[in-house]
Amino acid sequence: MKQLESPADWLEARKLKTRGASSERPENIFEGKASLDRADVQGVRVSRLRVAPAGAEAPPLSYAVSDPAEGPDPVVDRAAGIDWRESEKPQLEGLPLGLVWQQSAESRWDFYFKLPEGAFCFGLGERLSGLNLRGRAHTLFNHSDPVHVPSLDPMYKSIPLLIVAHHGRCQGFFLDSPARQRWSLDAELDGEGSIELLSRRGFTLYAFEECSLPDLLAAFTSLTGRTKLPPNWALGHQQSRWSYPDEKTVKEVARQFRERKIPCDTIVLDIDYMDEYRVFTHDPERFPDLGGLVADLAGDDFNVVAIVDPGVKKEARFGVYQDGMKRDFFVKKGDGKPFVGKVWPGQCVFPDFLRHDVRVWWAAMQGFFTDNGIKGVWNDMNEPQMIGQQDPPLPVDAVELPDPRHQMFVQQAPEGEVGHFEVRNLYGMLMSRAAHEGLTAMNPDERPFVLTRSCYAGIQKYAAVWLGDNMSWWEHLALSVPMLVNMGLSGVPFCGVDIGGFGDDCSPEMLVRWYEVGIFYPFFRNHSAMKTRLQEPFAFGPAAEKHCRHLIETRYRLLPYIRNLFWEAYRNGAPLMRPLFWDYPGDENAYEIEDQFLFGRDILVAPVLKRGAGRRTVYLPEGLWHPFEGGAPLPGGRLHTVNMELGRVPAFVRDGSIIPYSPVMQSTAEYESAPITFRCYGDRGIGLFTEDDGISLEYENEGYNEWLLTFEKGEFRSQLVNYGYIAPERQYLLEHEDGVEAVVLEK
Ligand code: MIG
Repeated sequence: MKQLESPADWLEARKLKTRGASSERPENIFEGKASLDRADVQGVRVSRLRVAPAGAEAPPLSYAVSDPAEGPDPVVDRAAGIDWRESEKPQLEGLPLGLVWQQSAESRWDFYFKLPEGAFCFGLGERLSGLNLRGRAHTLFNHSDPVHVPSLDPMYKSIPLLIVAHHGRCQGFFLDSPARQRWSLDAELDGEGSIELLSRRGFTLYAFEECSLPDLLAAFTSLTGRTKLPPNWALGHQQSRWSYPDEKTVKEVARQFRERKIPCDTIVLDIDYMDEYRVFTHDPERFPDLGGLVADLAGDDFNVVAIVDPGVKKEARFGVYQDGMKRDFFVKKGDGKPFVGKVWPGQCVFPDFLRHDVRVWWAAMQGFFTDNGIKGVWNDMNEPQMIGQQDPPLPVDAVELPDPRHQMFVQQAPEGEVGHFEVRNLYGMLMSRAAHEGLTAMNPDERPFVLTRSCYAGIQKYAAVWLGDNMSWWEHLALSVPMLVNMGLSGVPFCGVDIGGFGDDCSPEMLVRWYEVGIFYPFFRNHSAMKTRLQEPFAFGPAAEKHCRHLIETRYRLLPYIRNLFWEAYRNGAPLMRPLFWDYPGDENAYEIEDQFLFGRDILVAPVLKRGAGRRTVYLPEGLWHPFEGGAPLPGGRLHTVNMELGRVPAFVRDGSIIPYSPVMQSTAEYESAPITFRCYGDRGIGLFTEDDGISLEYENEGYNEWLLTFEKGEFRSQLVNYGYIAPERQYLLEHEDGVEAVVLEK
């Protein structure tokens, strides 16, 4: 049989031009300063390349590699705490994957590296893509497009961390620059990788040398920060809609949840609670008593999350506008006049979140929410997106930047004035940082919850993310898995997509299938757009409602396990949703699987992602796996065809694990004193259990309890790892193959 041609031969034979061949590289005009040093970061060798263009003293300050605890601004260099050693090689060689770089124009830098045959590419934040990013180019320039079709390239979020996995080991690059980047990952099928960075300001690049995937994430999040523990309520079910139009509807939706016994912790208020979309206001007619509404809902154990956009209505009599103008806090055009763009309120001005004083001002404004008892803030439209503007504001095929004065607007970096495109990818993140710092300042004893659409590397310190306007399409249900796994591999564990899909009409079957996987999204929210079919779990009749109830109840039963996973993320940057090769790097089959994922170490999720399907093939890695809903364990290391009835939890539990479960709860308010059942899968097992108050920051000062649990030869042991929290009385039970018994945890 004739061998298939290699892609490179195929291109060659057709004389097709390829981009990035070395002979076509532009000339290197670099005359600035570059330095390379190396350090051991959490056991990973990291090279740090700092490059400043001619005329600049240093590369720009970072907003990703910083420690907010060490002072607000200018950003403290987190990497400074690491023992960086100047490299002996002045010629800056020896970077992973043969990376070389150059300056090709005043505002353009190019990087070239090799992608070995068979290597996989992951990370880069939010990509509308399958798991492996190889084989196309990816533009990192924060952008909102409500229709996520396959040709869409720039998305809402940009996280310039690329992980290259080869033969079970990983290497990676973090190009710390919030300017436009275009990563071409073997797009020409010639084994070449390249990055085009459009910036006049230089950059810092971190290169991670060969290590394991968990170690790489630990090192990356050691540089860019880690997720704090969310409040328990934010891990519960959140119900949203654009929009619940008035107080009465909100109360009625909440009442339905309780009456129908469908667990829920949060009702989300989209833009219509505002007074004609003015930020930090509420509509006097439809939401006359916002604080009263929130208090009412709190009486029924509901929290409220409210949306806020960055655009401030340009209106002489509007206080926020007046005050911001007086203080000169809004961005300006190159000619010094205020920049005005259209958003929901009409003509708007935009705070310059690069400035510390502006963030403090915006942080203080979160008092509007906390005064009304609102615990969570949802930041939308913060790419920033405007209506009727050239979109994206810099065409994707641009290869140089316009003059800073022609980059939509200028902003004030600590180092001086800068064109917006140079720092665009920071806008949403710094808005969320202000929200996070504001909530923390206002409620110092409570864990803040912020949700954002747009962000940059390091967002995990400030906010959870959702992936924006998906559709009620089966394709988008399927894409949610690889997209969220790549978010996790970009350092952002607290993520989710709109369950049921945002745009278009959901169907009963789709909603149930979506909840089957959605209960494993770290951020667990049902949301839908106006004019689409209502999408609450009870909106599709009794059969779908029954399934949704069972699935959402399962989410609540998993709360102690989910909390364990957030502890892991807090300690070492591990995502909750993990690709199979996270734990099975030696298993070649594990790399191409993007319709299954590991939820922590012990649960493998294999959702049904197709309409009308009643079964699917599932690949189980080595070991023995117990179907989540019961039944004989299945052997790993092979494919199985498994029946997947609608409404059943599509997961498998690793033999040898102990999973902590809470009982079914209507909200997380019941959690603290709820009995906990440790379920051992198989005749021996190991697991963790942690306790903390679920709301305060005491866990940062040892205010938590932790046990290592084992069960072997019929004997249960709990080894105390930390004891620092006096928990309310609760019962502990052990469940194993022979039954259930009460157990006592060591103190
Ligand atoms: O242009 O606030 O992605 O979740 O419901 C729409 C209204 C603006 C976009 C968000 C979506 C939200 C909607 N917003």
